[in-house]
Amino acid sequence: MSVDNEEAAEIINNLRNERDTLLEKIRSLMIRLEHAERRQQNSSLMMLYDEVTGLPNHHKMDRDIGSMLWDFFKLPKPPKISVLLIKLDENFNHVRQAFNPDVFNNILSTLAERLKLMLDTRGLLYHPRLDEFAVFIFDSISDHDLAGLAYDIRDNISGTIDNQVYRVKVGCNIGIASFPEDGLNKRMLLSSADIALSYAVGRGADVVFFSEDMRQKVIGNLEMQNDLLSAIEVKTLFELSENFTLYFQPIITVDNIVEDGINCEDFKAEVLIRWKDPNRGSVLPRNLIEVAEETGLILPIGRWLLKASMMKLSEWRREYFNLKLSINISPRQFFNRGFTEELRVILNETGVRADDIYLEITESCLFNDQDYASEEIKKLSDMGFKITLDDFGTGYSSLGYLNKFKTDTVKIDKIFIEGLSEEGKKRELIKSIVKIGHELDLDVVFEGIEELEQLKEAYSLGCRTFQGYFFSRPLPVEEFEQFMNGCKENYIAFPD
Ligand code: G
Ligand code: G
Ligand code: MN
Repeated sequence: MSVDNEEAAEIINNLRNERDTLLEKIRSLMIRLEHAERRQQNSSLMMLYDEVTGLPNHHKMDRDIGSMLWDFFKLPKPPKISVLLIKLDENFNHVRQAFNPDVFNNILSTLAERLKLMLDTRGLLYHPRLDEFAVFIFDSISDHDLAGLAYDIRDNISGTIDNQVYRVKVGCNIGIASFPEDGLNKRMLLSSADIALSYAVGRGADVVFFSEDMRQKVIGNLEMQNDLLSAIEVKTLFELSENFTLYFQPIITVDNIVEDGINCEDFKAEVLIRWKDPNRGSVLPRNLIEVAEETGLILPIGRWLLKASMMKLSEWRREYFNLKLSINISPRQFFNRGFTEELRVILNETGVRADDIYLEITESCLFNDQDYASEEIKKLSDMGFKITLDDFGTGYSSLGYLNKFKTDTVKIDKIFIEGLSEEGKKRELIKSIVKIGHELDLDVVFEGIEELEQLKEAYSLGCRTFQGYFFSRPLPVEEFEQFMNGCKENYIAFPD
């Protein structure tokens, strides 16, 4: 095939054009690649720093600290390195929820700036989570100085933030752990600091140092959770009785105190649960309830407890016709939507009258959702149940609660009775509590009466209803029956 010159020129020209287009494409691809690469570099750089505060974030902290500790660990005598985990309090969340992002970021930056300024070169500052900062201290300072530093940090953070438009105050809790003592690597060290921080938050403490028993408690709670799960899984209510028992502690309303004993007006008993664990023996309810509450197991346990208590009361009805029961209700039970219905069914099944049952609810329980709580209390009262506000004086203790929640009884925590005879102030407090009780038409129960002296003193201040070791410890069924049988004619003789 012959090709003339003109045709050849055209083909070459086309090829050139194609080549140029291709080159152009390659060039633009290269540029795009380069851009992408730079973008990626930028973003991986950004991924190491918090956008708002500019502080290194948890990725950076992971990298830095992991390798650093590894290097130190290899030294014959590793230096002490301490970490302070700082968690901003609930008010910081409120600020985030209430203000627009600009204002919120501004507040966050202010807090970060304060930390940068005060720490300067004393430690490495990170911002691992939105509401958390971490400070690493490398110069082996004593725990005493660490505590000093932690309190300085707290003071700096919690200073009022004043921006003309708004004024806010954000608090914090701080957990402290040190390498190598509390953790030999990054993971253990940070987990120790985190455990200390949880303790601080849980107990409302500003600064907490890690100790090994805290980790044991966490592990212990998980183990208990495991055992508890097997104790109640797919168990019928009847089978639950094999694992749990009821104890009863008398609550006595005193008519008058005579030379050798007390004439009583009224008898109630607080129901207290005990867990017969094959490995642990009898487990203290405080631990049991804590784990059961965290896992939700409190719901079946609570249901069993209500039913078992009321069955017992209906058995006792003939013998002790004016006995009433006071039953602790945990927050999760109380806020469970089926709670009132559950109670209705149990009343029907056991034939117990609702007004023989006091439901004990703690103030901290009501705090979570006050409107729901207030309606629920009204519903329960309408059904006939009596409501007791438990542990009054240990939490928020707002008199507003007594007004807002229509309770029948308030139980005053034992801290008011402890040291009563020595402290004049406590006497005045108790007198006012009694007076408020009268005015609000509330029965007031005083907890923690351990000695006759306390009873007499409290009685002289106007208290009439008591619970405490002086009358009796919590008792298993047969012993409680003996106690009640010993109170015939409503008279309790003083112990010799
Ligand atoms: O039984 P003890 O005396 O150790 O009780 C400790 C605490 O455990 C009590 O203050 C009470 O709040 C809680 N508790 C005991 N029994 C029960 C129960 O049956 N249900 C709930 N929710 N709490 C209980
Ligand atoms: O907090 P709650 O009201 O549920 O109180 C019950 C708890 O108080 C139980 O742990 C019970 O054993 C405990 N308790 C009862 N009476 C006394 C007492 O006189 N002294 C002390 N220290 N604790 C008591
Ligand atoms: Mn109680």
